[in-house]
Formats: sequence, C-alpha cells, structure tokens
Amino acid sequence: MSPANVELGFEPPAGLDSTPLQVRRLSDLQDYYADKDAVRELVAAGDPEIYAYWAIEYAGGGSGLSYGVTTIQPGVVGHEFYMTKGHYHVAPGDEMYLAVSGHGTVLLRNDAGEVKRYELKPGRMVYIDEGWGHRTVNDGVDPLVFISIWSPGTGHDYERVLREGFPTVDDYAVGESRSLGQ
Ligand code: PAN
Ligand code: ZN
Repeated sequence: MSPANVELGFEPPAGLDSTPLQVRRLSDLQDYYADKDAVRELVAAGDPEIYAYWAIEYAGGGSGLSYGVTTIQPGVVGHEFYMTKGHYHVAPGDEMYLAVSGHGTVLLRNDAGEVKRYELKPGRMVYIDEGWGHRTVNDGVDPLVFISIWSPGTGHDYERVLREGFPTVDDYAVGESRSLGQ
C-alpha cells in the first residue's frame, strides 16, 4: 500500500483496492436472530438491509494495517436490535473500532465464555484484544457507522458464533443506552 488520505463512509473509497460493499440482508442472517417468526415476517415484507461493510485488506509483506467501514441500520428483529453476525479471529491479531456516527454496543466473548459489553459512539474507542469474539449492535435510532482497523490475516470464524451462541442486546434490557422509540 502507499500513503493515502481517504474519505471513510458507507461506500468503499474510489481508486483504492477495496472489497466490494458487502450488504447483509435479514435473509442472510436468519440463523443469528432468536425470534424466527419475526425473521419470517420481515423477510416476507421486504427483507431489510441490516448492515453493509467494505474493507481494504493489507496484502504487503510488512506489518501494515487493514481497515474498513461498517454501517448498521437502526431497527429490531423481535426483541433484538439489528446487529452484525459477529466472529472470532482465527489467527492472532487485535482490532480497534472507532465510531463515526450513531450509537451502538460492542459485545465481546472469550474462550471462557466471559462477556464484556462496551459502548460505541463518536469520541469512544473499543479495543478488541486477541481471543475475544466480537459483535456490534445498533441500539440507537440512526445508522451506526464505525471504522474498524485490524492486523492483517486474522480471518473470521462465523461458524463458532452459531455453534456456541453469542450474546445479543435485548431491547428491553438496554437501560441507559436504550434510545429506540424515544
Ligand atoms: C469488522 C466486521 C464488520 C462486519 O470489519 O467484519 O463490522 O461484521 P461481521 O464480520 O461480524 O459480519 C471486523 O470486526 N473485522 O475484523
Ligand atoms: Zn473482527
């Protein structure tokens, strides 16, 4: 990679070697939400976009960084807010999330099943240490836009989230970060 000065938003930046925008609709995420009746109804009613993301993956031989932007729309599926699938990195490598706009919660889970829950909003950073699976939830009323920066080559294990289960944010239990419908 070469030095770059990039506008970071919903769409991948023009002129850089990015992945195409990955759009995740509810039909792509059926297994990740608990309320299967709500999933069926919402998919039949138009299959909403839940989130989209793109990435610029460092492919050089040195110690570069990969980065990208995720935009999660506001909304609920049954009692759960719109959220990412969540994943564990398969190779060692840390990650940092920085919010651009909106309000969210990052849920972390480690090998011991310990769970952490961190607020994500402009001006706050979430640091994801090696070994912690992570999922991001939009618990606000606006789109949640955040930048991810991570060590290259970490890979993504999504199967483990389905196999072992992963925390979600129930919209009746959010407390002070709950803003939907207010
Ligand atoms: C992020 C995520 C992105 C989408 O860039 O990949 O927010 O979430 P899922 O990958 O869980 O669908 C990241 O954590 N990269 O490592
Ligand atoms: Zn990650």
